[in-house]
Amino acid sequence: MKKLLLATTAVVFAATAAVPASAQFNDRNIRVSNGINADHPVGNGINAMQACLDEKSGGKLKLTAFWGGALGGDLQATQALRAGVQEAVVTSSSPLAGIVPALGVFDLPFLFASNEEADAVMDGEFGEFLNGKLAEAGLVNLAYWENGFRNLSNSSRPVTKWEDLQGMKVRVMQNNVFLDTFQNFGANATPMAFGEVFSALETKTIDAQENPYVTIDTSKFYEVQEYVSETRHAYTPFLFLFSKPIFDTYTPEEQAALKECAIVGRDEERKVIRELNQKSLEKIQAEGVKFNTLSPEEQKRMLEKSQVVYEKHKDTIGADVIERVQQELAKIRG
Ligand code: TF8
Repeated sequence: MKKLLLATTAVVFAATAAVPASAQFNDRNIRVSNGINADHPVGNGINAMQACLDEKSGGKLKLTAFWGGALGGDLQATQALRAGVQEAVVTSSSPLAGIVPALGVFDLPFLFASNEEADAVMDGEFGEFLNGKLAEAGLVNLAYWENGFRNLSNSSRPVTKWEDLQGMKVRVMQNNVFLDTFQNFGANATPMAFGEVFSALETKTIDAQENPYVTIDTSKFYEVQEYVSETRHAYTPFLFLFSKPIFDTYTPEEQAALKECAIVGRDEERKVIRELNQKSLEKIQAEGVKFNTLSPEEQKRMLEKSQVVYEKHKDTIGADVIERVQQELAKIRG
């Protein structure tokens, strides 16, 4: 009897040992690069994501963040992901429109009116639709995080109407929709990687740049800018991208944990960035930057003026893609 019991225990043990935890979760060092600095809310998001991964993987899946473009800018890092030489990046969608043209839809001026609209579009069917296109380009989008509504800062004058942009040297992201939007307002728009912006502003190679307040704060642009105008001319998301060639070698459990935990991180990052937005604006002003808003009439004028940009980029982005997002927005707006 005793012998039999021992034999049964041995069999049961062998059966459980056949699927040890290590087969589901391996030790993985996941490098995540960022153009922004560690005190940006993406840092809070990554910490929350790590806590979630620790729990699910028993400490096997480890994120190592690199800040301030230490592993290269958005575009460079994304190409490293496609080549399978870097695991992950938190990047703006805009510099990737050359890789996945449909992403250019988010760059269309004044497309979104609120965070809620952006969340509903990104987290819903439309976001999934774009994820399909990213996968074809070798990129797994784990989740849409927030970069946010973009506002203009400059060292020349307050901008209260688009005519104030005439002749202003404005840095834009490496993205043709942004380039044309600002050129159409009469600005001298210059595409530039994010990592070069601070020194270009400092040396006055450029007069202006546009980013959410939190970035103007955490990347210290307020030190080299005099004016900030609340233009909210575009909402750009962050994509939490993973290298598809690397992702495909991970176990289903590892893949599922990464997807689920990227959403935990997203929720934390969005919460923190939305709390910080107003505080960042207050800090920028306390540092001496002069602030002004734009009237709703002026925003409407700018949108009307920008219709040529919508027309010009329709074929590149895809008329079906633009129609699809506009239908989504119409649904959300009721
Ligand atoms: C830009 C973007 C960037 C981010 C990040 C820092 O202006 O908004 O702030 O993509 O890489 O280039």
